[in-house]
Amino acid sequence: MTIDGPRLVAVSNRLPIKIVKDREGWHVQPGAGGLVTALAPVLKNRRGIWIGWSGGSEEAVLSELLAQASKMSGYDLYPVFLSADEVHGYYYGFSNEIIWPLFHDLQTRCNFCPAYWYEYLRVNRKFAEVISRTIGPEDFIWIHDYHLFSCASFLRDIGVENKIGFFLHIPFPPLDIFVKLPWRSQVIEALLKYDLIGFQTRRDRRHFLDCVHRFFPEIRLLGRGTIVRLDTGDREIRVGTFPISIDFASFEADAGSKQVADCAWFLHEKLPDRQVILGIDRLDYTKGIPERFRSFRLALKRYPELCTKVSLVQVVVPSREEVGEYRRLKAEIEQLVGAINGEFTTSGWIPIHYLYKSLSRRDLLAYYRLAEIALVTPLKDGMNLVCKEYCACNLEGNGVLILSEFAGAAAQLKNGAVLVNPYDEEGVSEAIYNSFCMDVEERKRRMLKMRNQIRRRDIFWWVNTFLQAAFSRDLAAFQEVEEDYEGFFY
Ligand code: GDG
Repeated sequence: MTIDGPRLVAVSNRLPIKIVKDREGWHVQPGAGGLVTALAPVLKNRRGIWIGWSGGSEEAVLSELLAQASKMSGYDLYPVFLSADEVHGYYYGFSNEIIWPLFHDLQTRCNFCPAYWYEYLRVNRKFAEVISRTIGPEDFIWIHDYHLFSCASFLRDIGVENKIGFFLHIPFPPLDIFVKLPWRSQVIEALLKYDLIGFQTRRDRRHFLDCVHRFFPEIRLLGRGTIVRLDTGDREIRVGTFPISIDFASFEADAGSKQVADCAWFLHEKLPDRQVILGIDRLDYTKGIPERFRSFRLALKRYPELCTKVSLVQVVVPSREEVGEYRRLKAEIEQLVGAINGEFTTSGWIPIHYLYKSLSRRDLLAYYRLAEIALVTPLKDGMNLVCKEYCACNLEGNGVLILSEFAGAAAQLKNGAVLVNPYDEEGVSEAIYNSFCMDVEERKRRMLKMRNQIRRRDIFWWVNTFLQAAFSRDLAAFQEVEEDYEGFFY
């Protein structure tokens, strides 16, 4: 891509940087993660812009730091400043206490407080104002995730006519669950102000289209395949599925480095003669960590030959610790680790190794490399990148992926993973035992399929496909029903 075309304006809740303070003062570090890696080259080539909440730093400190960060990253960063009240209502409230649980099918965890909705709208308007002050008439605006449903609606009110795309990183719930949202038709109406709406899987898109039909039955659905169109009478909206992915080549290359290999060897040495089962998750009730521990406990009970022959290494990355619910989840996890270890530990063997921290990239990759089995059992997940990263780092090709059928990734990895229902303790415990016993040929056959799939559909493919879907005049290339999106109940 050249800089002659329209600029790309990425918008997300947070800017892709970390602001840290040490004894010498404030510093800015580039953000990590797949989205930054994927968007950074496009943003650089197109003199792009990233707009997002600065994360609570003081305005005066921030402008200097952002100038530095923009220079470092090769594209411009524009902050949206939010007050403590705005963060409370828009982020902790509406986004995290309503949309997050509801869209993961956990409606009983929702706190449908009306004040949250009004604060959410105010902050979305604030984002729209910053965007409208920053963009040029040709720029393509790409808004990310559930914090910003209403942004396009406010941009249209201000008179912005640019093409605007939206990508939802989390699942979209079935109609029966979505209708519990007191502001259900307003959210659908707001989404219909975008030109392109992207979902992770066909399942999510189908749920969204059901909701459109329920609230706006006059809107016609046109086409088939990866991109369909909604005809509102005066405009067309494209709606597509774009399973997000990882930078496969960089994970594969880094996993093969000497530092990672040495670290993996050192860590496995401490767990001799046994298969390592790995769980890596942010602290979140959607990730199914207590359910996983209960299944593991049942596996140890039902299949005593697993004792001393497997160790579950569970990394929990601290997240949203300010929220009471998350603190309670942490306590529940720690209580279960204590109970299971208390029940099964024997001299020289501990069943669960529990790490409550964020790992360095080297250590993360080393754990991916050394684990014989990955246990990825979210109750529901938009995609889940951990399982894709595990496969990319499994250079020997003999690891087994046990994957929740409710993770978006299951639609793409169903032919290689051992799929489980995370609510089914008996089923998961059996899957653990079967994976432990699986012979090398079958392991390799399954892993090869998954690695090929992730390599082919990597994060760069994801960005390009989304941008093509936004700009192509002719959607013929998207009409094909791709096999790797289909099947199962997606
Ligand atoms: C949302 C959706 C969707 C984890 N532990 C460490 C660490 N990580 C990194 C992983 C991975 C990322 O965090 C987690 O990504 P997930 O996709 O698994 O989950 P969410 O954070 O919930 O992400 C999800 C995603 O958006 C993208 O669209 O897939 O469904 O919920 O990249 O590597 N990184 C380091 N140390 C750790 O200890 N360095």
